Amino acid sequence: MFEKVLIANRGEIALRVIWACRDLGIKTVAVYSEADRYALHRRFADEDVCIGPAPSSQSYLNIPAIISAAEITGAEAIHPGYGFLSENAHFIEVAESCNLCFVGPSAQTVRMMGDKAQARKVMMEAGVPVLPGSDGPVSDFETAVKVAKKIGMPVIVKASAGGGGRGMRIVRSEDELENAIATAQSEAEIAFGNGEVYIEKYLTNPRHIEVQILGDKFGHAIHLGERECSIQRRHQKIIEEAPSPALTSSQRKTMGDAAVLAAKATNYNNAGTIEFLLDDDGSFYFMEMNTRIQVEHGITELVTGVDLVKWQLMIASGCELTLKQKDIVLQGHAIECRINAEDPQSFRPSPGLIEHFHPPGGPGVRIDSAAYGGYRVPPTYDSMVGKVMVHGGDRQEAVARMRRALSMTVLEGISTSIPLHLKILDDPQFLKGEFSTRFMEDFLNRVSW
Ligand code: MV4
Repeated sequence: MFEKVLIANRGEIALRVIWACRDLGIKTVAVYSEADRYALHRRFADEDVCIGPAPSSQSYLNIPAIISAAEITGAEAIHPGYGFLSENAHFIEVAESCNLCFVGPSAQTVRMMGDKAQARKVMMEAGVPVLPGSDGPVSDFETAVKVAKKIGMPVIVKASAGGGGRGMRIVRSEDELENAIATAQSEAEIAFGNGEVYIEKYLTNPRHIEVQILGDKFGHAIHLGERECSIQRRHQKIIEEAPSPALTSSQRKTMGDAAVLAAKATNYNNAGTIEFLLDDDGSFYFMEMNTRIQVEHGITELVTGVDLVKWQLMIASGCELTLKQKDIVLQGHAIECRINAEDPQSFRPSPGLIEHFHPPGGPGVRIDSAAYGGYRVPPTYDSMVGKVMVHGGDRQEAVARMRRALSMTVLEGISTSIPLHLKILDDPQFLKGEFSTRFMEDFLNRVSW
C-alpha cells in the first residue's frame, strides 16, 4: 500500500479521499489555491502545498505545479477526485513518467472513453447495447442524411470530444440536419479543439441510469448496482438514488452484466461508471463511460456497504479485487441531495460567508461536506457545498429521512438548494418514482413557492 498520497482536488471530495487514506493508514498531501487558504481539506491533510492563484487553470488544473507538489512532499500517488484533472489522459501520462501512480484507470482507457464516438464502437463490438446511429464520426452531410434516413427522426448530433451534455444538437426533421451538423462541428471545434461529431437515435423521454463498476489490474471486474440520475437541470444532477425505482431485479442483472462487459472491453482498472439511457419499453443503451469516482458514489456505498474510495486506492497500489459479484448484495434504498450555494428558485450562485452551520445526523444520515460555520464559499469553483445522503430500509423510509435531515440542517448566511429539494420531496411524481430526464422542466412549471 502507498505511504503517502497527494489529493489533486478540493472541497468535499478531497475530504472523502482523506477519510479513506486515514482508514488505510496512508499519509495525505493537500494542494490548495490562494482562494482555498481557509479550506477544510488543508486542515485534515498531513501536509499541504499552495499550487497557485484562484482560477483553476492556474491551480487545480496546473499540471507542473501539482507534479512538483508531489515530488517535493515525496507522495507516491495522486488521487484526482472528480472534475479538474480526473479524466485528463495527458496528466496521467505526465504523472506516470514522473514515477507517480495515478489513482484511476490507464491513460489509454481514459483517452479511449473520452472519445465518445470511439467508445460507442468499442461497446458495440463488445456486445453492449448502443443506440442505432453512425459507425464512428460523420464528417459529411451525405453520410449524415443516410444515417438519419436509416434510423429515423428524431436524431441527436453529439461531439466526439463532448460528454455530460456538452456539444449536443437535437434534430427533429431532415431539413434541420445540415445546419445541426455544421453548428455542432464548429461549436465542438471551439469548445474542445476537435470538431468531430456522431449521430444517434434521440430518445425523447428516457431515464438516465448508471452502473458503478470496479475493475482491477488482474482482469477482474464487478458491478455494484445502479443509480437513478434522471433528476437533473442543464445536465447538472440534483437528486440521485440507488437503486432505480424503474428497474426490476431481472433488468438490474441484465444492465449490471452489460456494465461488466463494458468494463472488461476496456481492460478497466479502478472505479468507473457506465451511463445508460433506459427507454419507455424497458430497453437500455450505452451512453458514455465516466472514468472517475463520481459525486454520487456515496449512495452506492450506502446500499452496498463497499468503501469505493478505499478500493480505488487498493486497486491502484496493485491489490487484487477480492470482492466477488456474489458479495455485492443491495440493501435498502439511498437518496442523495446535492446542496448548492445558489438561489433555490433562480439557480443563481450565492457564494459568501456561512454564518452558522449545523449538519443533520441521526439514523441513516451521511453528510459529505467541507463546509463549516465561518467558512466563506469562494465564487471561483462550482457551487456544491456538500451532499446530504440518507439510507433507509425502503424508498419511503429514505424519503422520510431525507425530509427530516434537510429540515434539520442549519446553513445560514448564503442561499442553498435545500428549499428546492424539500419541494421535490413533496412532488407526487417524484414520490411515485415515475419520472424521466424531463422531470425538472415539468416540475419547475408546476411547483408553487
Ligand atoms: C441522449 C438523450 C437521448 N437520446 N442521447 C445528456 C447528457 C449526456 N450524457 C447525453 N445526454 C443525453 N443523451 C440520445 N441518443 C438524452 C440525454 C439527456 C438529456 C438530453 C436533453 C436534456 C436533458 C437530458 C438529461 C439527461 C440525458
